[in-house]
Amino acid sequence: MICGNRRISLSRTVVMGILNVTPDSFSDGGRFRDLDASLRHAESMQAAGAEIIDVGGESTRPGSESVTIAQELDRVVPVIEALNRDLDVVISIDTSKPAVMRAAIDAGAGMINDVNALRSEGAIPIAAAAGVPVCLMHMLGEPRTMQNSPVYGDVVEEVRDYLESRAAACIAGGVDKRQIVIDPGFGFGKHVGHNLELLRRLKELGTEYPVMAGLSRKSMIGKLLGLPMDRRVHASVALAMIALANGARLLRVHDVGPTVDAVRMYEAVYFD
Ligand code: 9MG
Repeated sequence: MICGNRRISLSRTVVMGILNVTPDSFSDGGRFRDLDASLRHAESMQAAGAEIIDVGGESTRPGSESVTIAQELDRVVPVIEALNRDLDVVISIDTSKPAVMRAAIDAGAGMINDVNALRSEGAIPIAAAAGVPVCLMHMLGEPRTMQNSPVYGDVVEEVRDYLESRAAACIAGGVDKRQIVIDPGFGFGKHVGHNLELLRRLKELGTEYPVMAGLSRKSMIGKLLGLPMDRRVHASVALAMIALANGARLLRVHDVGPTVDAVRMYEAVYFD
């Protein structure tokens, strides 16, 4: 994939490290402290093997409220500028707002990760003009209400059909097919049973587009094991390995080091 002036090969598993820059992701401190903390965290994820850093300024957790464009810009742009200046890593912008996509790309982002699959008006032309890779994720509903009562006939078929139709809309709008990644959106309008079924049948999403899986610390782990957020590392790595075995090429994770160790072992067995 061509990510602005950087490139990523998908011949090996790509790990994307999560960098949340929402106020609740910092313990305390003002803007400088936040920026400094973000940079250090990104640096440590890159050193641990992350090839992409996904910067997000709006929480997409179930029940979360939306933020304004100005708030989101204020959070992500200085961080992207600093990462672009100080690190040699692909920066992804996690947003659904076209204005934020545009500003993030101008600041140095080389990829768009959109949980809304570029459905917002104006998003596709921005992605097409920028020529950066786009990750199109499936979500049923919107973050505030998505976990209320998700209902599917066949969850895998519905997710696949949705992602195929979003990819087709992007291509029709000028996005290069080779720059499209798809993601089933674990936990986004899905109960635990839906998530398990999607993971078990991940290969049915097809081979036309590389698949990203985001299972890290998700609430399904909390529900199945009764573990709080900070004790979900082992289960997250296990789920990431199942995703890999079932065809995922990119993994979006919080705990980069443990995931990269597991990926290397997997690849030593199957690819080296
Ligand atoms: C932003 N975000 C939160 N969870 C995610 C997931 O599972 N996939 C992608 N692509 N983005 C996510």
